[in-house]
Amino acid sequence: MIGEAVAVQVSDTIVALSTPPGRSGIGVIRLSGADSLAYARSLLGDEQFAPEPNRVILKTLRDPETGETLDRALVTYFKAPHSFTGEDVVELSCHGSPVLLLRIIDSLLYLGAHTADPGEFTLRALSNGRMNLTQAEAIRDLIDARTHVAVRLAARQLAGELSSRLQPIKDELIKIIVPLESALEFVEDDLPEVAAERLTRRLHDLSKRLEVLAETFRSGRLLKEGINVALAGRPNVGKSSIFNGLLGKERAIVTDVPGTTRDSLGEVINVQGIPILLTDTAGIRDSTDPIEQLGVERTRRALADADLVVVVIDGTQTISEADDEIFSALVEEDYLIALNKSDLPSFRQVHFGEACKATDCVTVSAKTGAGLDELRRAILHPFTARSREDEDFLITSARHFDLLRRAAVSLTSSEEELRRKSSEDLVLVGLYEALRLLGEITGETTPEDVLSQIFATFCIGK
Ligand SMILES: Nc1nc2c(ncn2[C@@H]2O[C@H](COP(=O)(O)OP(=O)(O)O)[C@@H](O)[C@H]2O)c(=O)[nH]1
Ligand SMILES: [Mg+2]
Repeated sequence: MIGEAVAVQVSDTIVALSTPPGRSGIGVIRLSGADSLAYARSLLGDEQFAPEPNRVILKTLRDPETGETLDRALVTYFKAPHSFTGEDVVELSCHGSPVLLLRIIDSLLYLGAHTADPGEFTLRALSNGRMNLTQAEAIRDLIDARTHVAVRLAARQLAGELSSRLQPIKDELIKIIVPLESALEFVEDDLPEVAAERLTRRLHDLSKRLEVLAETFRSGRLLKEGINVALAGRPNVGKSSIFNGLLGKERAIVTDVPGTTRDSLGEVINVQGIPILLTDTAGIRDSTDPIEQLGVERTRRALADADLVVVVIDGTQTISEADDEIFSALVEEDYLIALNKSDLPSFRQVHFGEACKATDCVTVSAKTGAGLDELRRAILHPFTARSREDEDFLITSARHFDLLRRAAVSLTSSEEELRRKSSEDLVLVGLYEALRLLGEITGETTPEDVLSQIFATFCIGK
């Protein structure tokens, strides 16, 4: 039970502004706790106030000390346990004046309410079993989402998708643990050979499933936060022209003088709702000019930081040693090739040598714009392709990624113990550890201090 694991003291009634501070049409103040309705009554100056739950009522709010009218507001009462937090909740939709809203909150504090900590409403929802931890985190991620993709992923997690994907794995683990435990209890002989082999395979499968899920984090993180893409290549191949073409404006200076771009330039473009930080670089070449040398140094750094590099090659020239040098500088990176200047008569499809480990090659003309759409798609492809392996569901949290991977490692260690024909209790260690780690994702076994760290990243009023 989630409610048992999260032992939080929830006796007091909390209050917070749930809309952003600042002037607005409406400002919503939220109360949660056993005294919510009592405080609302005092604020309305109406001790008989007995609203029907989930109904909006227009009421006059008054200063509980002086009786002075504060505002006309819409009051909604949500009766425990049928509320967001699982406690009695009252929401006051007031006029959105920051001064007025503060005054109303002050009145509620005067009546005895406490200021809510960041995420405290959601924490209460969690401790009352209204949602699990991944759903609570999804609410935070939804509010913080900066891209359409991030919104979509958070919505799926909020709907319980991650926990429902983990549940069958946990069930399967328990199915493995139970017979092992009873084998221990009855001090039988060792597991029969066939049974042991079958168990090993099941553990192997489970650990693979966890790894596959964990691996989606690579794409999930990037799609949620954006992708760093750097343009690289020899001078004059058309990096700055492609940069401008992708951007749709003349941002970088383009000339036929090699070494024109001396510094790295960054701009964000949006491709299918995903922000891509595109960096135009100075290109890599030996130079004695100190300014150009600095630029080359920055290029190297931009390339190291990139999630993906687009190597621009001039399709009217033969592949030179300088191109091969660029390929060898990129052994650690993922890169694709943009074969540029397809509009020129001397353009040819180039054959790349051994040094080239590009994942894709797109023919473009920065001059005419041909192939730029295909280049945009090719840039996204490595990140979206991976996500399709698991029907688009992606892990977007480093915490989940870490726990999934550790659970997979624990299962692998149990698998090894089985292979070594160790005793059941040694095999069980890894299984219990995996179960605990998976429970930490959804909140059943999450330590208190980890919980407070998670909720510290929430906004106030949520
Ligand atoms: N015909 C043609 N010329 C291009 C193309 N892309 C770039 N250029 C020209 O190549 C030269 C170098 O371009 P630039 O973008 O500054 O290259 P960078 O040094 O790699 O940044 C300029 O004269 C551009 O006009 C293209 O697709 N077709
Ligand atoms: Mg340039």
